[in-house]
Amino acid sequence: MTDLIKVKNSGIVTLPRIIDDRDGALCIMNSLQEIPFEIKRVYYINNLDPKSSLRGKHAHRKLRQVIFCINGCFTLTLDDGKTQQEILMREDNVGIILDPMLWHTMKDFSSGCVLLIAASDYYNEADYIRDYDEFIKLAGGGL
Ligand code: T46
Repeated sequence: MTDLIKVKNSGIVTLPRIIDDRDGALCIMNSLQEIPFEIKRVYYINNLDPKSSLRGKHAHRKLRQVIFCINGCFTLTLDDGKTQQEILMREDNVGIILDPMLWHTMKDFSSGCVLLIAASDYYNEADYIRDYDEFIKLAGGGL
């Protein structure tokens, strides 16, 4: 599973998942345990349009995050400035680490898809790199 990740500044987190048969499943994330940083913020994204929604398209300067798909599925694309890859997110207990300087995009959402993200810090727009050319310059990639 760990060789799934080809880009820099990423990784996989697997949460304990307790299956209670017909009573459902329960997944647990602990700050500084399964999640490799202190969690200061959690947010979720839902009500996506399977035909047209496209999110992300940015990198962060300092923020660390782990992204989960807790219902349905979607495609996560990762780009470290040199290497790109796509990951099909469909297991509710498997998260992908989004460390700084990793351009990420979320697309191809199934109906009822729900994303949950644990973040190392509070929201700060100044931490975002939303211009791809600037990202490539800062990542030391490109020509
Ligand atoms: C990320 C990916 C995985 C806030 O005011 N506070 C918040 O905590 C967040 C997350 C967003 N916002 C505002 C900022 C924008 O005006 O919500 C609006 C939508 O945010 P954004 O376009 O950045 O959403 P995504 O889905 O492209 O990105 C989000 C996170 O913002 C981002 O950090 O890495 O999910």
